[in-house]
Amino acid sequence: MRWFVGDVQGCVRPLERLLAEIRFDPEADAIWHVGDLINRGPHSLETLRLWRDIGGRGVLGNHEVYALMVRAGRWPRKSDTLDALRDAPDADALLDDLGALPVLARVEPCAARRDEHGADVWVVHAGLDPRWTELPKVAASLAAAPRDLEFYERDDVSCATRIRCCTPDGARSKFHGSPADCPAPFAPWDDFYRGSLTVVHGHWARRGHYRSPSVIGLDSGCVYGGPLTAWSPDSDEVVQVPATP
Ligand SMILES: [Mn+2]
Repeated sequence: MRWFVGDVQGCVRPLERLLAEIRFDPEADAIWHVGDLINRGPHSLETLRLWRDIGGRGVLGNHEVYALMVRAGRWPRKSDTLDALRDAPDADALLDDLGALPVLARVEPCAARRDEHGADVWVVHAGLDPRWTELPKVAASLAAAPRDLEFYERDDVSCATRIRCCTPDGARSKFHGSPADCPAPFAPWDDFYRGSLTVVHGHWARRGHYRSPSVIGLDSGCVYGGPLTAWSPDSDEVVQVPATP
């Protein structure tokens, strides 16, 4: 079974409870994070080690980009909770793994379920530029690019990891409040999504978990005290655990 987990942000205890709640089995299940596995929360290092140990996959979030750019000295360090990760003996291996994460990924059903007509889904951290009408081409272009530091500053990478509200021609607003308050002429990016496959994303804590016919948002603000949310496209279950037990 496939599972997608909303923004963990270093909240390893809720993640442990969530894995128990969904009875995650690394042998049979595939698990994807929707980006922002680290930072803001207290346990980024433990979260990354746990994720590695269960064979988790995921997409690049803006907090992963931040960690990579600060490590490289390319961006100034801001207030963060990454001390233990930066000082860890396995920091380079863990951060290199983050740096290799896809930006936009199409996730097929697990092999055992392929004959059960499970549908492919797209996963991206923040969202999609309305001009990206051919997602396979966009994903292929992103996947083929060399992962030098310039990659993480590309406009398409910035969009995929940061977009919330935009115009039909892809101009982005910095607005991060509730989608109903999105200032004109901007609208939530998913208003413009016309694709046939479901898109799973995170990044918008103020929006919380939501779903529309073709888009599902999983950032329910665990690091701010909200629940941690997971969804399986195979069973169509949504599972939430509270930030504190
Ligand atoms: Mn984010």
